[in-house]
Amino acid sequence: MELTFEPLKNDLLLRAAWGQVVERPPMWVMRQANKDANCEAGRYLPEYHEAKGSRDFFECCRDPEVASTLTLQPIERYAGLVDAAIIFSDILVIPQAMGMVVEMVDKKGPHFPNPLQGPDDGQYQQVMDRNVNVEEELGYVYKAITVTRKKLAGRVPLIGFCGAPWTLFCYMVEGGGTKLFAQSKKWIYRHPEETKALLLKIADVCVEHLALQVRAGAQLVMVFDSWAGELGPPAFKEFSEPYLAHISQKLPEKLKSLGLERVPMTVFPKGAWHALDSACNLGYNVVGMDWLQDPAEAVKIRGDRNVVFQGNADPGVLYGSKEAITKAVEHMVKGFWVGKKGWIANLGHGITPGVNPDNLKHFFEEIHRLTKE
Ligand code: 1CP
Repeated sequence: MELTFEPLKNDLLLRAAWGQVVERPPMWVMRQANKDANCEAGRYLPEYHEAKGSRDFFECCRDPEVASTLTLQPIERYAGLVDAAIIFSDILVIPQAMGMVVEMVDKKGPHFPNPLQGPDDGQYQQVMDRNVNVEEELGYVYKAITVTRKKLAGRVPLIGFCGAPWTLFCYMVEGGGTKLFAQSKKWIYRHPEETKALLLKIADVCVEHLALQVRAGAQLVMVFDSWAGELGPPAFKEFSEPYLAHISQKLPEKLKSLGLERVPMTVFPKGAWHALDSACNLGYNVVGMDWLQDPAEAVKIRGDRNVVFQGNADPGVLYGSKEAITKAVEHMVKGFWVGKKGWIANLGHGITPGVNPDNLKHFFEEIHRLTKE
């Protein structure tokens, strides 16, 4: 059964993501920023703090009213400047659905009290044997998406997302953020087969979670491989790419079986600049990139393939002066905005803590100004 919502008044993101020629590049940014940015990351908007109140992070995700309010905040503050909303949720809802306990520790980030220790750990077998009822476990995400679509009333498209298998695997074995990735490396270099079995299991949950988000109203889906850059080229080919490709291949089939139309798909293999060429062949419409990639170089690598790029200004430029922000936008526009297609303007990652919301506004306004016909 397909839900119906108000028609889109602004479908720029979707047209651009399909590779069409558009009047200007669509733009949006993510509020999440990982690693050294602690939980303050989500709080660049004072209204976020207010709506969240004393609830913990996952409580907000599980309450469709609160989650939809939080999703809409950037759209309301930057009305007319942003062309997409991204559902307020987290990549770690998948490990939760797979039976793992995940807490969001204030000012620290995610914490798994019982990470997977090794293939002989009884928990690994439990996770592998569990028949995950994604619809039931993550029903709150789908409710939040449907409520958000209603509240958006066609203003901009809504993005659904999941974590990539490799990145989710890292969290499940490390137990949280890490700089060393010692556990992840131990798994892949000691237990490659058990690692791959788990990656495939995660990938199948990702397919189902994305499909159900689309059924609930998500209009584009994005796969975040935030820790892709921890793997060298051969390991990335072995432990990340096949599972990203599995998702892009299976999702359209899954949507078809649910009687749903395809939606554009984005992959964001953060830090894997060495793999940009093959990322363009992974079956995704859009490839997101961080700021280590030069826009013009990236466009050269893409060649004439029908792939759209998303990114990629250094989020840290928002700590800088207005002139520095303008310069960063000019560099992106010059490199990415060729032939009025092929680019979704964004930062190279989420907004970092302590950024002045006015600087973000300037970033958006400059993209508008510098790409005007
Ligand atoms: O209360 C708070 O301040 C919590 C901050 C916060 C927010 C706003 C976290 C904790 N997650 C989120 C929401 C979130 N997470 C979104 C919704 C979109 C938005 O609000 O703009 C998305 C898309 C994510 C995705 C996510 N979660 C990623 C992938 C993107 C990326 O940053 O690379 C990752 C790695 C996570 C895990 C996570 N959740 C939260 C933190 C602080 C972290 C990273 C911790 C770490 O490992 O360093």
